[in-house]
Amino acid sequence: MAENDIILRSLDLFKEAFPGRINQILKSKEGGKKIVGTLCLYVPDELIYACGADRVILCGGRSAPIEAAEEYLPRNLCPLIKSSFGSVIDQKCSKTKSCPHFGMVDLIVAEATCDGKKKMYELLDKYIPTHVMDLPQKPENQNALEYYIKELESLKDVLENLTGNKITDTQLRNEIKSANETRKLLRAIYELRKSDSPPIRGTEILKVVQQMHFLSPDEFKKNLVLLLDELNVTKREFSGPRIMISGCPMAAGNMKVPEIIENQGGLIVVEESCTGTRAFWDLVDENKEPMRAIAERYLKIPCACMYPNERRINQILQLAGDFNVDGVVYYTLQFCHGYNVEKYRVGEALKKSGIPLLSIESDYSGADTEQIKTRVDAFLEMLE
Ligand code: BJ8
Repeated sequence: MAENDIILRSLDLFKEAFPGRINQILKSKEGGKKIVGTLCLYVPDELIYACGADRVILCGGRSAPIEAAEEYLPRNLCPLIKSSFGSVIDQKCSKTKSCPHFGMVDLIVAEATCDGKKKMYELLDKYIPTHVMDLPQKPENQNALEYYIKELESLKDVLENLTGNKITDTQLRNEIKSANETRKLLRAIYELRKSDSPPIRGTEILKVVQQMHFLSPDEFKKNLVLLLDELNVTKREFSGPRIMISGCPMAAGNMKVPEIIENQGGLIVVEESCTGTRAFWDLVDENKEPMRAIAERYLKIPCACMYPNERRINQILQLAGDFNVDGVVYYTLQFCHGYNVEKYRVGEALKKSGIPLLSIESDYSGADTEQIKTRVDAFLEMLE
């Protein structure tokens, strides 16, 4: 067996986890546990777990639910929004049942990020009760942090009403500690990707990160420990032009662009994405008052809905240097104006550092696969 064909058991554990997790959610729901659905990184998991609820991510990465969604939503809308909404109404219509967890959710905790999502949430509330948390979109503003803390306090009330449990500082501190452990494990795995011949492909790690907000924290952490152990002892070495993917999230089911990059010979060494570093890069300060510490950490997430967003540009440059990338594939979902417009500034900053950028805007269909392949081929050839 070639070294790179060595199968990592831990990766299979992530792949095989879906049915077990669905059963676990079902059982805990029967036992009276409340299930909270989320669609964005700005909603702190720590609060949800501290009140004794469970959490599942509802971001849609599959194309199948989009047709149902387009009966309500415009066609020219981000596929992630349509897929998420379609998965909820599909459950209610009992059409596919391919994502049964959408139908098990008691409350959606949504967030005021992009316009498309906000308007979709108004419709979503008719299917599943939806609490929309406001966000200060100028995070450097003097009052932004205090405002966000107030929104988190309101969320705390909503969650306590849902579950009938009080959220104590001790529980919050425990959840912060646990979430930080997960973040540190992911960072340790990403450290290995900095080497000249990383032991894991981007398409492999992406499938792991896609599970981060779906699996229970304990199961996710346990599998990460195994993965890190295996990566440390197994002699796998990958090579190829070193690529960073930067831009929109790649929710579970959406693997088109990363698969093309790696099938055509590139090696993704880092993802500046909500299905990548944005999900775990910063820790919550365990020495501060917990609500403030949570607010400080989450407000730092550099989503393109924020203004101004120097933080994201600086982070991209930092990651490009740390992971020694040869080129950046800037990935935008169709009709995602925030990431699409921000591309110009990212491109300018990378140009100054001598790092080429390939921009790909796509949806969840396979219609543009051949065209993307041709463009990726040309880009990789230029990097070699
Ligand atoms: S923190 S990236 S998870 S909002 S839905 S913005 S792709 S048009 S998902 Fe997001 Fe939170 Fe930001 Fe991350 Fe664009 Fe589509 Fe909007 Fe999207």
